[in-house]
Amino acid sequence: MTYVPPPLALELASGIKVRDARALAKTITLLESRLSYKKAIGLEVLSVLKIDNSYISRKIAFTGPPGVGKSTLIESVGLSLVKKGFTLAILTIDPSSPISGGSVLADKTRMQRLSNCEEVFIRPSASGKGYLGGITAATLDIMDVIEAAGYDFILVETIGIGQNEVDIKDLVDQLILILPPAAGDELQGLKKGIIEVVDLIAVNKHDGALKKTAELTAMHYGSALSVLTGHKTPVKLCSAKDGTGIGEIIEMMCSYLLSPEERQQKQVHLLDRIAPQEMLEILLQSPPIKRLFAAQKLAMETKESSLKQSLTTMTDYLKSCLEMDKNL
Ligand SMILES: Nc1nc2c(ncn2[C@@H]2O[C@H](COP(=O)(O)OP(=O)(O)OP(=O)(O)O)[C@@H](O)[C@H]2O)c(=O)[nH]1
Ligand SMILES: [Mg+2]
Repeated sequence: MTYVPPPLALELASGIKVRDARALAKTITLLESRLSYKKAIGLEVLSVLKIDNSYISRKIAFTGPPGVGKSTLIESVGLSLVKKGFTLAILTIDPSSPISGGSVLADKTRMQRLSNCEEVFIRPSASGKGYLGGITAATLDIMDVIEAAGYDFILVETIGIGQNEVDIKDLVDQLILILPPAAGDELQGLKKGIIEVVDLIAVNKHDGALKKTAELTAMHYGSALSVLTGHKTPVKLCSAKDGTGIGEIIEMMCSYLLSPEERQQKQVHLLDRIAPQEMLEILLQSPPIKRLFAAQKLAMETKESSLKQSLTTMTDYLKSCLEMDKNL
């Protein structure tokens, strides 16, 4: 008997194929859901879509410290892309804890002009569980579903907190680091690891009273970069506010397309990063592990067990489970 997906999944999939924003938003909500039956419908939509998806979106992430102008820059770049006839989706990945919230909620209002464009889909927050740069298996599904909708560009906004750029890099084709004009010779936020993964550094706010400082900053980064890494990461000046330098950024975004092999390599890296956290999540949700964890905590609190003993009990239990499985 051939498998027939549920009607809701089919309906959402056909909506997505014609880029119906409501169908897309609903599917993303399902994919983000912690309720397994809802998530399952989201995954059904994805599998229906994947059967004949041949779209390849250009995926570009904009990262940088809070308030540097990521949303403003995305709006400026986005409006130019729309003018050129491209369709785009904008996604925010918030690496901060879901509890602290982060400032991303205001982004839809900061991209007011873009959110009025029909060709643009904006998803203010596709935040994960709050670790590893906010990327989870659900983020990958969401990117896939947006790609299947056939958007030319997927622009991702994420706050740079150091380590997460390394993960974001593998989620997208290009990573743009936005930095503010900074006084003096500080290389704040420019850790070697980040420089090695970014494709472009844009020093924003190259306007008004900050113009000179921005130029000095860009010059400084330019020379420091070649000394530090030997990498030829381009450093550009721009103003998201008045549009200076935006054309060059767009040119670079349009001229760059990863080969299927490069995309595949990034997928392998993502497996490395995401598989451990997903497996750990499953493990920690399993009832026997939860019970054992709680019992060992209690044993320690009542001084019946030491830290070392509790750790050994728990790891021995896990090993014995795996051992049992091996013998099946
Ligand atoms: N002068 C100047 N101000 C800018 C520029 N780009 C952004 N701003 C201002 O900087 C502030 C922060 O801009 P956002 O675009 O919200 O910055 P963000 O990086 O998205 O901020 P978060 O999402 O909170 O991390 C706003 O007041 C903007 O108007 C620019 O090119 N020049
Ligand atoms: Mg923002």
